[in-house]
Amino acid sequence: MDQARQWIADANAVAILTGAGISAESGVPTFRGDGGLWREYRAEDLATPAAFARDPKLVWEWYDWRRGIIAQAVPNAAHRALVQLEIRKPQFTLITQNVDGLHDLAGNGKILKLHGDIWRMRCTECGANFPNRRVPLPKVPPHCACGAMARPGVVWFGEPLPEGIMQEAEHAAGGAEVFLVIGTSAVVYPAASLIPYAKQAGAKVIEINPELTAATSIVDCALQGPAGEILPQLL
Ligand code: BV8
Ligand code: ZN
Repeated sequence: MDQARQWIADANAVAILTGAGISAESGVPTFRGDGGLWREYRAEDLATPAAFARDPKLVWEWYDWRRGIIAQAVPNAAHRALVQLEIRKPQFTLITQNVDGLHDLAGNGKILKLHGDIWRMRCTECGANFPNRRVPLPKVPPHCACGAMARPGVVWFGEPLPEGIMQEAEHAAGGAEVFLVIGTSAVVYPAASLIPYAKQAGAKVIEINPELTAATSIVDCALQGPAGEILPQLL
């Protein structure tokens, strides 16, 4: 812990990769944890274009349920610690896989949302992309002003990430002296590729997670515990 604290204190350029685990202490179920199941479905089975094409109402019921939970969630000590870190560091980029918007709510400025935003919708026909915070949704599935059905503004499995966002993320990870990996099982790509990318570019990689993950074997320092407890101690 002291080594990690020293690396962070000495760094000017810091990049962060967060996953669902950073929002766990805010009461948001993770993807692969035991709380991640909804009815009898797995996230991977619903967060796909095929599932939406087959049963848009079911997929929207799942997102409506998640939006309802996230609407009650407040940023936790880990989210707040990252806001402090951004204030202290001349170069800071927060790269998140999360779609819950809790980093925005906490007050971070430079956020790269790799997988989109649960509070935005896209039209399946006219290309409109708009915010919608209605909880619960008055009508499922919701529709665009043009009359066509809307889809959640997130990236599903099998879909490409927003144009250019991985280049920006790689630029941040490649220039970081310290790369913090917080609350991710590191199994989803291309997000997880940022971890070896940062390491090969010379960053000190610090992982914060109560469990071992697919990345633990390559990080420089693995701090095992909840982010809400560990992160504040690192600053
Ligand atoms: C792409 C948005 C190419 C939706 C998400 C086979 C078939 C098809 C595709 C693939 C395949 N093999 C590989 C792929 C690629 C696929 C992929 O990686 N699949 C994985 C499952 C193997 N990736 C994609 O499909 C990506 N697109 O590759 O496109 C392409 C290119 C050009 C043209 C066409 C196509 C898109 C991936 C994005 C999917 N969307 N989310 C939504 O949210 O509804 S991913 C989803 O998983 C979430 O974003 C989530 O954040 C993310 C990763 O999960 P984690 O964040 O790590 O969360 P998880 O639950 O797994 O782990 C939580 C961790 O927290 C645990 O480690 C736990 O210990 C820890 N924790 C718990 N409590 C705490 C804690 N840590 C700290 N403190 C605590 N208190
Ligand atoms: Zn439309």
